[in-house]
Amino acid sequence: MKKTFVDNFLWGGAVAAHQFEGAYQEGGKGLSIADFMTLGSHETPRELTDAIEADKYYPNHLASDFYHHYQEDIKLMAEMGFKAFRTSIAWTRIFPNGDETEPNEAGLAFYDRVFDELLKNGIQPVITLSHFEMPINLVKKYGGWSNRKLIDLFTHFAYVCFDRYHEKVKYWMTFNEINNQTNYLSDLSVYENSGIKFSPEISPAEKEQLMYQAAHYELVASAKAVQIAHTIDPTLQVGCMLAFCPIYPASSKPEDILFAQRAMDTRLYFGDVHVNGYYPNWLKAYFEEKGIKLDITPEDLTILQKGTVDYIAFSYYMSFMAEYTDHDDYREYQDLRPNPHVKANDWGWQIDPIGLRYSLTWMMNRWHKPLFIVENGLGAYDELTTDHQVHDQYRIEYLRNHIEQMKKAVVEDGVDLLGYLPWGCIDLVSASTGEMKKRYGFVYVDADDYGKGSMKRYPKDSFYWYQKVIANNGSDL
Ligand code: BGP
Repeated sequence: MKKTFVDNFLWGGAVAAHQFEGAYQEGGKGLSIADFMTLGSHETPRELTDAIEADKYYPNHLASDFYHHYQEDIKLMAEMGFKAFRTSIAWTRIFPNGDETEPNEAGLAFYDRVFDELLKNGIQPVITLSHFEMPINLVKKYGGWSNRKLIDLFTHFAYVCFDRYHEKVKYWMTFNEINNQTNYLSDLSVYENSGIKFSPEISPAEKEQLMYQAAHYELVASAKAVQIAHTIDPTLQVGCMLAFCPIYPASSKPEDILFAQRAMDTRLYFGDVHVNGYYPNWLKAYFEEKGIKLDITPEDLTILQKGTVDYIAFSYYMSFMAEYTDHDDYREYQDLRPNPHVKANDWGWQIDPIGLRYSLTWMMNRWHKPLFIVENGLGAYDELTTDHQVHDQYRIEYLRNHIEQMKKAVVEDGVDLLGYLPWGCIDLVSASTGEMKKRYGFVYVDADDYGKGSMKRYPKDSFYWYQKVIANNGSDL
């Protein structure tokens, strides 16, 4: 058995274009969903406006201004010893409206510059094609992923990216946290994932029907993208990307156990389809029972079968607990409870390092594919001292505890793990709240929730700690 991680283990960090790049109207970029989302907070959800209103603040417009700081940022990543860096390609930089035939050369050239800079520094880019930012035109004109037309538009975008960058990028992901939209009671989750804005009159049953339909089109688009990538270059590795939150039963009561199991199945069926190439039986039975009728063609089923993924990427932040009450539907899991055995961060996200080991082995046993942790980390308030330091011992502790469990999964459980890319390695805008003060980074970015500040970068204490971890390949944490 291995004593530690493989030599080419991909240590690094992760971000997403719309939360990090800023420059939302430069280089011919079009407007995306994220450009219409106002600042929120833990208590107040972000508003999804139809037009950019002068008296509102839109944090993604400026974000961390990576667009103008990429050389400096990549230098900092190299200093930490990064082997890989995950970001996304903003769809709107390549196709500003999403439905053009010809791509925007200035957008393509920007990512060439970023990828070249990374490779020059010995860092391989790991790329998500769609991370919560479809062109707003596709939302307005086609109703986002509720429309089958999106399959062709997305796969054209995917084709252009694979074709252009296949010599620079080996690891790809199709849709970020594709399974987040199963939380169809959260309008934000569904909007971010599929560009569907629910009308106020819509019933929960209609929401559910719409969610499953949009998810089906996305799954077909993803499978098609996998096939396209392999045709262009058979060495490309294309994965799915799931939000993985284990759901524990609240007790050993059989009802709780069945409830928790079904809640996890419902949230993770996306992985089954991505990996197996077909819908699981329980879901087909559920569709029938609920009268959910989807537009699924025989050709779709062949595409799903032929476009199974090469690996499974996932985010891990927290776990949940499910308790069955007799008015619950076994598949209705929206009302998950906090687990009294674990603590939470300031935004209520439960901190559960053992849950990471559980997740890794759960996925290994179910899907038998290489796994890739492409998000993990602690959102916390940081304080910049007058001499520009951040003493973030709490972050070091969080990451150390999670890496320890990840190591056990690799060394003791035999999990095939490609790498570890903690989230928001350089501070960025929070996806759920739009805040800047919910920080994850090893590097502090001097900007507040309104983008005010010098945008200067300052390494935190965790920067030097992570640098050592990477240098000794995780043998000394
Ligand atoms: C994931 C998203 C990321 C990221 C992260 C942290 O769900 O893929 O985009 O933002 O969560 O969430 P937040 O930014 O809300 O703290």
